[in-house]
Amino acid sequence: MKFIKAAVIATLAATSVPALAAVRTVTLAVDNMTCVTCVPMVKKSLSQIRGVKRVAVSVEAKTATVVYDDKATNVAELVKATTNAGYPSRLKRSASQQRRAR
Ligand SMILES: [Cu+2]
Repeated sequence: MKFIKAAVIATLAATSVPALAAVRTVTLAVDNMTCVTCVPMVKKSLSQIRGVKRVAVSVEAKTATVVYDDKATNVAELVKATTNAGYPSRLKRSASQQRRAR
């Protein structure tokens, strides 16, 4: 477990290094999305982040699914972007990071 933690810290520390990018897909639960007009607002806030490759927003599910390069950005940046746009969010699901059963 200690090793995994160190690896995560090392990954975060290397955000400015553009080598061997790992593409991740995460789903954020997004607050304040009440109508279809909110979709482009949320989408734009996420698309502007360096390293974000694809954004899919669902007003029905109140989620934003984001494909990003984890060498360029991270979940905290994604959350900050939607929050600054007026749509607070949090990590709902991380598709590419799988947890092992104990
Ligand atoms: Cu709206």
